[in-house]
Amino acid sequence: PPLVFSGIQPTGNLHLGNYLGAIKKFVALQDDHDCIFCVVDLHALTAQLVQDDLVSQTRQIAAAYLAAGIDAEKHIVFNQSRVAGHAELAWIFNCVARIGWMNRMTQFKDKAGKDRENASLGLLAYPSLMAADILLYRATHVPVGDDQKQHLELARDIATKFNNDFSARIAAAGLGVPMRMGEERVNGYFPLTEPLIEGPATRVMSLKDGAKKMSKSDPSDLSRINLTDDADTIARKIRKAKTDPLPLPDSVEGLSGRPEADNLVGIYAALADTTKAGVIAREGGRQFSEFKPALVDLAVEKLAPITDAMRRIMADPAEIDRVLKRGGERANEIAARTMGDVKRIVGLLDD
Ligand code: AQP
Repeated sequence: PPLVFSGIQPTGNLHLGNYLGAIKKFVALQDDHDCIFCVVDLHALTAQLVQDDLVSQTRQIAAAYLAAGIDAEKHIVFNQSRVAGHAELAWIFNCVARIGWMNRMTQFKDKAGKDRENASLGLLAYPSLMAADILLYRATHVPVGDDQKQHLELARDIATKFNNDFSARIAAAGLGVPMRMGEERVNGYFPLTEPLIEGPATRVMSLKDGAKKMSKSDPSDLSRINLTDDADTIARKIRKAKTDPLPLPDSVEGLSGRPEADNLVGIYAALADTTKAGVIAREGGRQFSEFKPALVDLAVEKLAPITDAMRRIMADPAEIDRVLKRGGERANEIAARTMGDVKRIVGLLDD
């Protein structure tokens, strides 16, 4: 059966890109799927080991999930480090994946910068832990932003190599599940997970530079809309957003080569649950001086209830912790079964 898994790192400054690229999709998927939504706190250590406020950042992501409308009774919401299976399976996957695969990851290259020798080993192995996050639950679908596409391909490569290398053991243990691998139907243990990257805002760009993605770590706060921003701040940031001097085009094709216009139209479309073409049909030909106030109104209308709910939820940290603990217990039931199977397949002595 389909199972959705996704996660967000508790690294501060949760922004509109995280909301439109990930959280909003989680909310839409939860009606028809079993879902597991994780706060991936172990990942937060890969870029910076000593964190000021990891506990409250972790609670903040959980609060955003709940404030956006994720039902933590029906689905599983927890923080990664509570379930030991993530780190255990990541170790096995470190031995499945090849160094060359990791070296090719664009996120590693971007985040390690020029001094690659000095990046943490965890930053290099990040995609292996991410594959473990997903495959620990044998999740079939992962809603993410476009920047995570390469990591999901790597998760498929890891699953494929594991299934192939251990195919005889998987079959002998009776743990094979029929699945499609390319053209063939084979028995494997781990599914080849599908990324869910759709819609008009899979890559929300910086408000200051249409060539850079909106990011938590951008030093300029004006580059992003934070989920904690109030209405005045949202209005100021959108008013100051970089644009070109032309009016909006009359067709979506006219957005190509105009990254800032394309970005604002994409944001509008995602917030309004429509397409870029739908926005252009209504707003095409308008000047930014007219379009930006309409975008401000829409963004405030959609984000203010979430910001308010986040604030209310954050006021009761004990309740957030209760949700995460209970979610961790439920996640661990699934994870422990997978780790039992994996130990049998790999040949690790266990009870
Ligand atoms: N700009 C974006 N547009 C659409 N989706 C985005 N996501 C991130 N940025 C955008 C999606 O949000 C989810 C959580 O991201 P993450 O916290 O796990 O890691 P990230 O991709 O490294 O996020 P940031 O915000 O950009 O942080 P930094 O500054 O550290 O690089 C993922 O589904 C991601 O695709």
